[in-house]
Amino acid sequence: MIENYRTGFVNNYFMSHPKVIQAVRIQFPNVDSDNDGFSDNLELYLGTDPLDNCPDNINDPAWPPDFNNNQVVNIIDVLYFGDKINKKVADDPSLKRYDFNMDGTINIIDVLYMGPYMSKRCS
Ligand SMILES: [Ca+2]
Ligand SMILES: [Ca+2]
Ligand SMILES: [Ca+2]
Ligand SMILES: [Ca+2]
Repeated sequence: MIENYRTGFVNNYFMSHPKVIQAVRIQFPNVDSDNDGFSDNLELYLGTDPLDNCPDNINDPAWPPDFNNNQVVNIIDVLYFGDKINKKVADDPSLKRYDFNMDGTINIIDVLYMGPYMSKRCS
């Protein structure tokens, strides 16, 4: 009984504490909680939901390569890079969303991250 209580306490309270989640992320930078192919760390940087692998609607950024949140990655999403190439996150923080390699600049390297997901659909 006490054991159950303690386990529940640890799981529900302790593990849900933002500071603990942050510590776990720093400890395990490559953990991908929602299995969408992008680590929690990277999703926090991009601004997508690290605990959701697929957008529920067009206003729910959850899957990094799906920029228009329509649950499919295709040329339409790649076109989002069009006017952002060679721009810097330092000049416009909203560009973080496109900086897959987290180097502060949007360029072809970031576009290449889209490759494995082209024509893929999430659910
Ligand atoms: Ca993820
Ligand atoms: Ca996600
Ligand atoms: Ca899309
Ligand atoms: Ca980049």
